[in-house]
Amino acid sequence: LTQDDLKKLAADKAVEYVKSGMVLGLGTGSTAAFVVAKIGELIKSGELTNIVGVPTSKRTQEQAASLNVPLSTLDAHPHLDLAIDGADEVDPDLDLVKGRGGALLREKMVEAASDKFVVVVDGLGGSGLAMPVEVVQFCWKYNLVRLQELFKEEGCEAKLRLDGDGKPYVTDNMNYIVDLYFKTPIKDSAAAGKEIAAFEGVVEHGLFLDMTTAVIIAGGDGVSIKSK
Ligand code: DER
Repeated sequence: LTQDDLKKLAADKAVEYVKSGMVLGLGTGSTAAFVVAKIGELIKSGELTNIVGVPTSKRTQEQAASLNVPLSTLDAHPHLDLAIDGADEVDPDLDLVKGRGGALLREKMVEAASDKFVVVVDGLGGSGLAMPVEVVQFCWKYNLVRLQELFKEEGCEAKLRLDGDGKPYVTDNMNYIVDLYFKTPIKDSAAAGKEIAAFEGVVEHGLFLDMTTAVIIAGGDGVSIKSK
């Protein structure tokens, strides 16, 4: 099985949680794209009805719209039944690192507003050695240096994320992303999350703590589900 086959397997399993009438958070990334595709398929065939999707990025919004998935926003639907998304890393407590796809801010807003949050992955990752932080463009270097200093003990190297043309990567919210690379994993994620968030000009970080309902993992020997 290819990586894409595994992602699709996990995505199909996650979509079993979706019931007609639900307000759904639609994640971003290569795995979430399979979830959105499957939901589109089930809406088209009439197996799912009255679905409202709240996309977590412009990319997902475009994909869902192209599949005729009815869309809304957190403004109109501040309470969601279920959100499904991929993750870059999952730890044994089902805490996540997300944001390598660049959509962490909208993902966290939408997924935190959801009763259930199901995560789909094709392996657990879990090195704890990299984490994205979304920062405002204004004096981004000032925050990059502050972040690197904050995690000096972990041997942190902070780098501004660049796009394919070597220009700073700009998020849907017109911010930049600083990727933190650690030599040793962060010891206390909850404390780290609070310290990062307290920096003026930091918009959001990629630690998604205490949010996950279940993780669906597709691997060589099939699909398994972990929940708390
Ligand atoms: O950036 C993100 O938050 C993505 O959801 C990421 O966590 C998973 O992306 P992938 O499905 O392409 O691995």
